Amino acid sequence: MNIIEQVVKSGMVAIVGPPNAGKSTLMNSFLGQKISIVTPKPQTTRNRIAGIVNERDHQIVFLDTPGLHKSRETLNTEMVKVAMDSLLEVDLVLFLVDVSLPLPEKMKEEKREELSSYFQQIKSPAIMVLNKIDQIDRKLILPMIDAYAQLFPFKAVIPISALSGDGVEELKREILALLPMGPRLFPEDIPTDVTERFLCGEIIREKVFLLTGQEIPYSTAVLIESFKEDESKNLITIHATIVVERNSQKGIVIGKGGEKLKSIGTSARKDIEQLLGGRVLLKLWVKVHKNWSQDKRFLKEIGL
Ligand SMILES: Nc1nc2c(ncn2[C@@H]2O[C@H](COP(=O)(O)OP(=O)(O)O)[C@@H](O)[C@H]2O)c(=O)[nH]1
Ligand SMILES: [Mg+2]
Repeated sequence: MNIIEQVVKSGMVAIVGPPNAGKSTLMNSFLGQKISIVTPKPQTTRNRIAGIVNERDHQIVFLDTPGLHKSRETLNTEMVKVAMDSLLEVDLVLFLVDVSLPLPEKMKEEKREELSSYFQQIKSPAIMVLNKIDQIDRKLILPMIDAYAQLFPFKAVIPISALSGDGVEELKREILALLPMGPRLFPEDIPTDVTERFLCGEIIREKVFLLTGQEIPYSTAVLIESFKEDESKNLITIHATIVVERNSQKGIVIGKGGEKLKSIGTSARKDIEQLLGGRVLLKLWVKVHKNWSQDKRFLKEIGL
């Protein structure tokens, strides 16, 4: 056994920024596998999820976080708190923005002040990451780097496309240059700090986000009621409840003749089978919990 702790480039890196900037897409891209759920809708990620990259000479623990935004709603303020708390315990911060949105000088005064207020909370070295450059004219990138560099003493401003992978390697090099040497913080063989059970709930929530419109996603939470593995049959049986806030929403999630719930279930089962590498029997229920998003005890149950 090696009694001397191996010293490598090692550290925690928080990925923060406004909703929908592509934070979860970037973390998945670094990992080369899907850990965090991704949808076109804001407020998809609700919890802090670690994605761990292990190589011979480094270990980077990325923390994917909920989007930073102003809100008075209990669920949203709890989510923002998760993101802000992540800023306190890391070696490096990646602040991600979507470049297809207005530049700082074109933003409304209020938006710009909000952005600055988040920068003020950053206590570690930070890199500004300009994401979604596949969406804009290349000529706009340089002036944009200048504009963001003036807002805060970032160590670097790096344009990328988390979706195509463009610039992600350069970003990783920059990250490694800024990380300290130290022992690995996690064992070498785990890609995340959350349980398979939690990830299954996230996959179900992703399908609800993708397959229902408008207000349903934000009013949905998923509870995994049971998770049983039968090794002799190579079958995992999962029972889960989709929790909504009102009766009318329950109807929408179930759909005509149960069609919607069925397609959510089928789509989720396929992804879960891929994640767990085995056959899965997934049973879903829909339950109404009036105003769960304002119920602090319930929010604790879903990890907030
Ligand atoms: N065109 C483009 N879309 C992206 C890129 N990165 C993320 N997206 C999309 O932006 C949406 C939000 O992404 P997500 O990772 O969930 O953002 P988050 O809320 O910051 O975690 C999804 O529809 C992604 O596919 C990118 O580099 N280019
Ligand atoms: Mg996300």
